[in-house]
Amino acid sequence: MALLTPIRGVTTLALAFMANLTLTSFAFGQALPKIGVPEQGKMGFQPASSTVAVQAQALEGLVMWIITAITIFVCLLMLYVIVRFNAKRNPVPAKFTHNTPVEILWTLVPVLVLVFIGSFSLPALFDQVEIPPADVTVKVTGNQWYWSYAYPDADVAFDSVMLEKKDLVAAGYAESDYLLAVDNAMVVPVNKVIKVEMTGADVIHAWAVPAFAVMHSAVPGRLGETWFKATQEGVYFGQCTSLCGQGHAYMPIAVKVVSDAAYAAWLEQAKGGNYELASN
Ligand SMILES: [Cu+2]
Repeated sequence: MALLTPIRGVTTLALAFMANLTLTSFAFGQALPKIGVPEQGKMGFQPASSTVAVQAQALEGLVMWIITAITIFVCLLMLYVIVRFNAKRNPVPAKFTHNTPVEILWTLVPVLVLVFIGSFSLPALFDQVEIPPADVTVKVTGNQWYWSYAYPDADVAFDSVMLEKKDLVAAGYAESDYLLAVDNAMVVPVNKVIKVEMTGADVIHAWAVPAFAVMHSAVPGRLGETWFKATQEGVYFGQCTSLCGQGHAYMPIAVKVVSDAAYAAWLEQAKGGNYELASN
């Protein structure tokens, strides 16, 4: 758990200053679009914003069609039986117990349906758990009750604490972002493989960002691994999804996906102890 590291010397300070300049000119003071954010009364998923999320949501769409078709088919079948074979219309019931063609059919058809679903779901599943060579590695640690992020290749580490209502607007968020926005967001480059290493400092937490279709337990004493490749620049919110105590609802996750240039500039600036992204 690394708390805010003080700025280390004049060189770093100069670098941070230069990085700030680059960022400001790059972003033109514009805020990143908020993409991965829950909306009041909305149904369905947040926009699929990682390669895995695109696959997962496509799979959900496919399975929903199959579920709907099977449900309608079974309902119609039951309706037919109720109408055609009730005691009034069919006073003398049939006595047979087996029908081989029907038994073969109702075994084979579900098998084919499952094989069909599996041919889409297994590749999606493998893509989720097989981590491609990483462009950026971020170590995420769950604490009671905040997250810590470390970029081991860049010697950058900071805590990410939920913003109080009064601090939201000053930090570039809306009031409705309360319980989602944090002081220092995780910052990653767009269209790059981000490997996320995960552990817990005290109890079990879970790091989840719905728009990336990523959810992974942060277990003390264990190092978990997951990954995502965000496909769109923007702000994405998530929450701890493993009941971890009194402050469980108050340790949200914010990920800012930025361009390569903005990421490089932010990283330089973060090395100097300033973790705020100038564009938001
Ligand atoms: Cu929790």
